[in-house]
Amino acid sequence: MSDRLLAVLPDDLRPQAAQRLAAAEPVLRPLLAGLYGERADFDAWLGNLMESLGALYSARPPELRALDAQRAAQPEWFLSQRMLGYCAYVQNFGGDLNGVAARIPYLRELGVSYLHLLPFLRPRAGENDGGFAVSSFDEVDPALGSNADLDALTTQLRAAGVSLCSDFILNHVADDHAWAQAAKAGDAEARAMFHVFPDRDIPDRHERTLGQVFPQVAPGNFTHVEALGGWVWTTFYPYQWDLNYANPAVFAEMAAAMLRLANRGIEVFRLDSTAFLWKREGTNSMNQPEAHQLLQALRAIVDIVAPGVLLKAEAIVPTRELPAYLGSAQAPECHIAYHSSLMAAGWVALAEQGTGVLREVIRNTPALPAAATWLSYVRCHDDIGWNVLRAEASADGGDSAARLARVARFFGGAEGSYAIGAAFQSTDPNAAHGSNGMAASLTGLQSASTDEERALALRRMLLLHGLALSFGALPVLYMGDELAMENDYSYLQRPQHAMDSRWLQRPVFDQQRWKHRYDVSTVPGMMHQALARLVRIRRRHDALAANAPRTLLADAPDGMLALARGDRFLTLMNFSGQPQSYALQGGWRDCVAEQAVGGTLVLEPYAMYWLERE
Ligand code: OTU
Repeated sequence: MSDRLLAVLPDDLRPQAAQRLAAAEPVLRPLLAGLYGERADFDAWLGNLMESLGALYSARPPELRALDAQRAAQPEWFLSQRMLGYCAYVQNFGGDLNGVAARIPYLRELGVSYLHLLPFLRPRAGENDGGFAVSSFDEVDPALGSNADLDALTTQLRAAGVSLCSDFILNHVADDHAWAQAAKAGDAEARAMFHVFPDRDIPDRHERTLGQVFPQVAPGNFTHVEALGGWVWTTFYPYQWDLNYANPAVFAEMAAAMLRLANRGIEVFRLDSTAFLWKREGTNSMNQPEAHQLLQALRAIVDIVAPGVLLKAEAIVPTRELPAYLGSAQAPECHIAYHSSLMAAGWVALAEQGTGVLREVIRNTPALPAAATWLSYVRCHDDIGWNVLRAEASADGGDSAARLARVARFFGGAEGSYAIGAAFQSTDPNAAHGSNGMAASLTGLQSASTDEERALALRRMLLLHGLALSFGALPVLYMGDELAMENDYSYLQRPQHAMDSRWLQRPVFDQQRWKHRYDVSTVPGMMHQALARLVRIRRRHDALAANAPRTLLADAPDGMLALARGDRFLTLMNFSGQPQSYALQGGWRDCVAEQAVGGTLVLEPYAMYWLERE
């Protein structure tokens, strides 16, 4: 099968391609045979796939091939403590792609080396889930720029040492994508790209064991479409049609679409909703073995055609299901995976003023294969999903649902809470689904009316960011958090967004706050400067690299988290509103205050220390 790939390459690329094929083909072929080998036309299909990969290989621009070579020589490049991510919506951060390019100096000043721009490809007309309903993978959203603008942006970012990460929404397409249009017009091949059922029989059987992502605004997992004369699988909104990966044509088309984007200079793909790629009756159709085989096959393809590219799994699933998305040494899968349990557990620790759940998550976080890491974060464009913590929240023998519901109520602004947020998609006011809100609002900055309250809220903001920065992961900041931006209520005035409170955390970049970023007499200035300082300190300590060892120290009181990184670096974090003490062994240096410390250290409410051994 490799012949078909090599045949379409120019002579000078063949030896390198043959080498990569020798490494990846023994992995790729059995994976694809396992998924599609039963089909009579499997060999012919595989040959065509290889030929299409060959064409994409030939089309890869020389500067990106150079990047591939550089990264192949240094496969752990993204594990460095000098890596820092930033995530933003194009329209909110820069207006359009050119506006984002204009903000590159700001990103560099902050130490950002990785920029995740939320969906910027042509979305569905009308409501489109913030761009997560894509109608063309080959066109930039005209409201945000042109394909030429994207090419210019990737070139500028690369020159500045910033890798561009793009969403690759591979679980579904919009109901006005060409395949969906053709299916509606009666094209049988296009219809086979989706899961379509003539009646409710099979959908009802699946529904018995399926969960619901948006139970309030998009209940159920199937949508009736008149033009299809039946029901189509729609895990998310009714206009997001799940692709049928049991059909090899879907896999081949999507792999090619991803590589075409890679050839435009996108260096990292955030593989959206990876948990849902394969359906199986009698299960919740999440995390199925075939979903992992599909991802491993995509990885093998990337390793052949564009080995400088990274794959990032977005799978919002319980902690025990997460490591599989990074694969193993024998079968690598994604390079990076969101650690949503760690993120959510940091928030639980604040709400409970105790680190029980957080410690349990850390204990459940295994060591990873080489050249793979977690993505750590405080907030993102989605809700904080509490259900991923079910196991950890009942590790003490208690009722996890009640416990997480209490946390959700806390961030919804229950009596006595400093948080101002909103519960997301809960059909039952006593259950926990998710919580929305900007970090500053959830940590108490929005409700603070005194300097003291503001100082405590800022400490909470820094505490959660300190955890993300020191855990041993690729940390990604969420646009606006570095300036302590608060909830944005304008979505309530937009009918197409009003029912989805995730828009609370999708504000437009605040130019005024940005202007004050150096002024430590202002809240944005205090946040920005304190965060920038942590980022600078982190860069100096290779003990904070993603793959440097991490040990959870058991001798800290429950209100605190003590994490050793190697034997020379220690982070102490007080998640409670009470002072906590911790007895240090030996002499340490406080990296933030730049002074020696030793003996018993008292941590003020929500205080954090980053210590290096003297
Ligand atoms: C992803 O998220 C995206 O991040 C969301 O913004 C999209 O709406 C969604 O996919 C559809 O494209 O389950 O594992 O609970 O965490 O929707 C993926 C809300 C997901 C998100 C959930 C989600």
